[in-house]
Amino acid sequence: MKGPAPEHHDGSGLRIGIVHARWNHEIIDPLLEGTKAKLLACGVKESNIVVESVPGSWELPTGVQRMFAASQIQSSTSSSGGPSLSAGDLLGGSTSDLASLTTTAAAPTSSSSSAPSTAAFDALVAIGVLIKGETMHFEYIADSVSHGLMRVQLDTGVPVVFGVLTVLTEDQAKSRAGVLEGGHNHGEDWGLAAVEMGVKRKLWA
Ligand code: DLZ
Repeated sequence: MKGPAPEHHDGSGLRIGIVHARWNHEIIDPLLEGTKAKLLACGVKESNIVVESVPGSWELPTGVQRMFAASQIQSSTSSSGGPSLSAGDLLGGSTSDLASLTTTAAAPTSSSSSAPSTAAFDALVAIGVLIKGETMHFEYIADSVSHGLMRVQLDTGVPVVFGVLTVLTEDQAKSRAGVLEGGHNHGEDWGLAAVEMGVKRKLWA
């Protein structure tokens, strides 16, 4: 059997960010659903799953980095009683002019089970589907995106799950999104990886 030996982790105390590309959206959609389904199955509260999108896989490292930055600001402003920012504020805004970003209603700071967490993200998932074409485009993007995502996770210390399919054909992508018979939805594995790494990051802190 392929994949890691299973471990079970409780995701109920975690906040998870997902950034997905919109290229190949008919394959992205089931991958996103698979990821979210496993997060929920592991106990992550729906209110603690934040989803944002970027145009293509090339934009994933920036999207993930900015989502992380948004959660840092939100975490520090809400603990100091200030306004909170959503990840979308930052994905749609400018890092050089944070003060001018639209503020959202301050999220509750209570740790009760129904309240959304205002903590920084415990793990992030980057989802994209790169399908090889006839030029070198695929190689450049796949290489840069994987290095970019690794850099974000090492620079921030927040696990970034590599949810990027790099495939030769559309059917290979569909199979890995679980939409072809006999396939398996890799998004489920990414959800499990996010919970495991989020839990272990807290343990290793
Ligand atoms: C341009 C492009 C191409 C040809 N193929 C893909 C792909 O298979 N998967 C994907 O996620 N994105 C693709 N893109 C878009 C680039 O990732 C990027 O969004 C654009 O080059 C704009 O920077």
